[in-house]
Amino acid sequence: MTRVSSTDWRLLALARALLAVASLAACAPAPAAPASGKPPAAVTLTPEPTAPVADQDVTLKIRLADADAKGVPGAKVKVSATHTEMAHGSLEADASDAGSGDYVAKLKPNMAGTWKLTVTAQGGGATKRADFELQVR
Ligand SMILES: [Cu+2]
Repeated sequence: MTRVSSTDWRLLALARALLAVASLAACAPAPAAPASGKPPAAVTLTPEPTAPVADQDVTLKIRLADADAKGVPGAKVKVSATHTEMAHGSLEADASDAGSGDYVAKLKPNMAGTWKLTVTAQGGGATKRADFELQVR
C-alpha cells in the first residue's frame, strides 16, 4: 500500500544530508566573541566635551584599530587618569564596547589642570597601552 516514488527517495536523501549538516554544526565549537582576532595597534581618544570642566562628566570616545587600520571590537578597554601636577591617586574607568572598534568610557576629573589618561586595551592576545593628555578647566 505505501509506495515510495523516486521523488520521495530524493527528498529522503536530501533530508538525511541536511540532518548530517545540522549535526556537524551542532558539534562545531561555539563562535568566539566578535573580535577581529587581531591585536589593537592604534588607539585614538576623543573627549566630549573637547574642553572638559572639573567636576563634570567627560565622555571619552576611544577607537581601536589593528595594523590594517580596521576597527578592533571585543577588546577589554580600561582608562586610568592621573592629575599630573599632584600625586593623589588615579581615577579608573572601564570602557564599554560600542562595536566596530569603538569604545566609550566616562570620567569625572575632580580638579582643573593637566590629566594623563592611560588607555589599556587587551585584545587579540596582546595588550596595547597609549597615553593622552587631557586639559581640564
Ligand atoms: Cu589634583
